[in-house]
Amino acid sequence: MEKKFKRTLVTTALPYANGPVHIGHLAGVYVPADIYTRYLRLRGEDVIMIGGSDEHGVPITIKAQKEGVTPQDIVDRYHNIIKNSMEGLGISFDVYSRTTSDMHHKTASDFFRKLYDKGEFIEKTSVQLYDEKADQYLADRYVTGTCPKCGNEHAYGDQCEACGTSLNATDLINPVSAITGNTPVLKETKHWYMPLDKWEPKLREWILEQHKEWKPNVYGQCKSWLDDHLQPRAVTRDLNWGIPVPVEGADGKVLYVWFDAPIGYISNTKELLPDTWETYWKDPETRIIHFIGKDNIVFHCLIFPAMLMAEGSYQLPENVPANEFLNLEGDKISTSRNWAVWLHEYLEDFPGKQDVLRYVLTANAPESKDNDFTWRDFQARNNNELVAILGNFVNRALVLTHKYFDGVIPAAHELLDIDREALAEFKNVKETLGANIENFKFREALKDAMNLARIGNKYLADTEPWKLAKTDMERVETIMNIALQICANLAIAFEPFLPFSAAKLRDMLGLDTVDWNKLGEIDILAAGKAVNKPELLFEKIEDSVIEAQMQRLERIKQENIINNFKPKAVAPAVTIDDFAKLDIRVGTVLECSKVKKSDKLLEFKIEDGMGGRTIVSGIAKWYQPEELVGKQVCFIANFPPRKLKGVESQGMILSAEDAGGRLVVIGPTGPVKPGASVG
Ligand code: B3M
Ligand code: ZN
Repeated sequence: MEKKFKRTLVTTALPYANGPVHIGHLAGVYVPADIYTRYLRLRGEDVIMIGGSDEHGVPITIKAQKEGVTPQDIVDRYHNIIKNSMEGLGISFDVYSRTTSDMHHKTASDFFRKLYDKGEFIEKTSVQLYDEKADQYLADRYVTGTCPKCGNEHAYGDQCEACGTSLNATDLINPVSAITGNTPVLKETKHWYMPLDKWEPKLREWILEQHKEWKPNVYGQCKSWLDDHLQPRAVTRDLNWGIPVPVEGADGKVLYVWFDAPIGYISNTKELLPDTWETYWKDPETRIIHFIGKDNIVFHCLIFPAMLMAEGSYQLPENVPANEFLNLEGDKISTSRNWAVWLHEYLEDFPGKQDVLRYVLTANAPESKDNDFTWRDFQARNNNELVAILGNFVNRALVLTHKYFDGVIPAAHELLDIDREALAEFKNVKETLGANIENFKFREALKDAMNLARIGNKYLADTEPWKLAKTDMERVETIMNIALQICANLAIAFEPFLPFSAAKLRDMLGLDTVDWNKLGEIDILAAGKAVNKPELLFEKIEDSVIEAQMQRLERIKQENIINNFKPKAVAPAVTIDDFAKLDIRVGTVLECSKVKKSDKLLEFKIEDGMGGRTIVSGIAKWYQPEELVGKQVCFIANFPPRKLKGVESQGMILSAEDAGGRLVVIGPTGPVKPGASVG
């Protein structure tokens, strides 16, 4: 960090209150922001962390409409779930508020009005998509259609999630209303626009020249936007949920959610610090850092800064360390498809294991590319790293201290080379770990912390105090003093990452507080003081626990397949004569068994009223053989016989193909004589 700052303002993307928070949000935004903030606090710096729910916007009104409740009901429900679960994970917001608050409505409204009065907006009448049946303009997510850039058929009116292009609803090919499914018409409406083109040269200079140090993914996205040139962008919408446009003649119009949401950072700072909030936003000695996900880059790096420039009295962010996406078991996380690990459910399923999730999400953070969360990796990192390395070292150090010294910290005597070598290995940890956090390299920083525990384990394994205890107690005193000092180092180093375990560890070591400046030192614990009884920091996670989570995901996958079933297109026309060529009959299943050496085929003996026949059918995955005995089925009687796995099949049993390829055998709805014709 070259520039010296007096204070830091950390903001975290405001999650939409249309669903709970999941691991993707956590890994992308809240866990890294919390590590960063806790680190600065530990260093004694002046830092505040701002959060809150984003309660406006179309995703919320759509959800309300679907459930037949009001948007306010939706945001009340999810705001509380989000707020409580984040608190449960130890995300240490100084304030977590919401954009439906009076403070925010006033702040955002005043901000708009100031820009309006300064003449910073363009007023434009344009044609917008309008759903005549719903009597409503279709902004943003109210319309879906084909992306003009990549051809994705499920693009939204504001953005294509497949290629990341930001869109206007009128750009979509074959637009469809999300409310009624109708094809919308074009209708005139007036809106206010931010002339982003006017700010382009300033944004260009500010980012491309002055912030070359930004993460490559962020810098690259900004550059590509700027190189494509910025267009004026509407900052109002025809919608009845949001902050009314504070201008005469704007009835039925509200501020665009992406206009008001970032102002939420300001409103929430005001709520936290009614008297001093301005220092955090307007003093050049404040460092403003926005933690966000990659889909929010354009709003935080271009649009919001343009708004701030237009307003004139605010500081621009110093950095915007956006993360890429976290996938779940190889698939994109999706709130609407319920493909997620929800934080509030995790906290219920894994009580006391907040730090395990924090650890895994940091170790796997999608810092420079998309990454995958798997339950097997979660288990492995817990069992092989947290339990086997960190927990194990701390436990050994404390158990041995109790065993040899009744829990009293022994004094160190003369150091040997082996001690000095171990100490030299972590002498620089404060600088390395600190620099990694300051450069938003949280995965590396976590490795630095974990490395301390590895050094500790190796030190005990190399010095073998349990052997020396018989012969050289003075040496054991030195070794255990050093081991305990490493434990104290761990309590400091892990505080930003694993605050619950760091607190437990401090407690065990009898430390009330820790001081970042002591990291790397070996005089943190005073000899002669007592440590407390060791408690396990982490426990092994069994296979059964992980399998239960994987089964849950498997169930969701099946549900999604069923919910997303779409009938195939109808085949080309046939004549009645074509159909008459097929001889379809009803038969009764007399026997049914599995065909040897095949897991697909069942062999049927059918009473067909004509002397009986054998039919082989590929439905073994969907039926137990005995299930179909006695049932009547339809079959094609005039297929030439053919051999399947050595059995001659004389026809074909008809089945319907359900979602996901499941086959269900077709038969008459009431009993009929075997051999009856179907037509
Ligand atoms: N609510 C979008 C999102 O959750 C949006 C962020 C607002 S930050 C000011 O991805
Ligand atoms: Zn696209």
